[in-house]
Amino acid sequence: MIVALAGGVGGAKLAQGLSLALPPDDLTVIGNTADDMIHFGLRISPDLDTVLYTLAGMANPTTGWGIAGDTTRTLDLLKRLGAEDWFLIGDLDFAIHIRRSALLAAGQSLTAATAALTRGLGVRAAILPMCDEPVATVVETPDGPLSFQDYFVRRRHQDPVTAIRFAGIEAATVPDGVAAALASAEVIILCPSNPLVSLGPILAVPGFRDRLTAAPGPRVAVSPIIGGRALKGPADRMLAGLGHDVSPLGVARLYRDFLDGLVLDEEDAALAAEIEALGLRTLVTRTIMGEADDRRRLAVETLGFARSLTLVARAGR
Ligand code: FO1
Repeated sequence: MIVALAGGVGGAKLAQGLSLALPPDDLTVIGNTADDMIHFGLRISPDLDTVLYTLAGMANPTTGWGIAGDTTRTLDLLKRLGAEDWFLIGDLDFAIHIRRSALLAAGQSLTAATAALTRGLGVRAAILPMCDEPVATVVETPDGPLSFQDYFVRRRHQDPVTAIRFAGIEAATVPDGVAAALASAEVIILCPSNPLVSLGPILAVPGFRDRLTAAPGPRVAVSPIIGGRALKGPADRMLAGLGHDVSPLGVARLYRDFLDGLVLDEEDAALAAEIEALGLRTLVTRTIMGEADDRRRLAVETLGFARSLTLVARAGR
């Protein structure tokens, strides 16, 4: 089993690359649920949906989230009825939120509901929520605490972030399916998502890091930071604001207690030696992903790199 940890748009692209490079049943994607919210009375799981739509080949290619070609007639009428319209939900996108909310209301877990949606869209890879309990990222700012979507979408992630916390994380547990996937993981890939608010919540589920470290396969991360910047979203400003190095070296330091290898972009090749001084192996390649064939290429290179670490580890014993 190949296990990928993914957040939103950037992570989902590599997850799709992996789904194109592997037999479909060999891939399990563990997704972030701390961006989730209740909106219009519906349960919305943005990062799970971004992975699902991207693997289904139906994600909006411009934004990376939502469904390609979707329309907003429902949202337009909701606005006329006095509802908020700052969070853009398309007509087709509503179907996913309605179906997920109905399954949860019928007593299904988020894991079961996500499996039903994944099956419904014909995606063969498993998409597993990081936990079934509610967890919500709270972003502390000079204007006070903000829920994640308020910070990210409504206020366009312009607020300086002074702290991040995951409300409810103490009560979260590692679902059986996630534990089983990690226990049988030949390779674990941390996709290029925001290390603080996309992969951070997954790693913060009590017991997750222990299982990640105990997993058989090597653990490899693909840096979401290239040339001091995030390709999309506020990861660079967040890392800087919280005192981390905005570079693959800074990412390596965040994951160093369990990481075996780091994939970094050619633009940051000069940092490879410092990263290896942390005890990690490195692969320097082009990590900017264009369309599907580029995503597949990076996935193939990352898998090859990870498997080479397995051989090194065995040789070292
Ligand atoms: N991101 C935005 O910047 N603006 C939106 O209006 C928006 C709507 C939206 C609807 C459904 C969905 O699954 C994701 C959506 N996103 C939107 C993206 C989302 O806020 C982020 O992808 C994650 O929360 C962070 O990765």
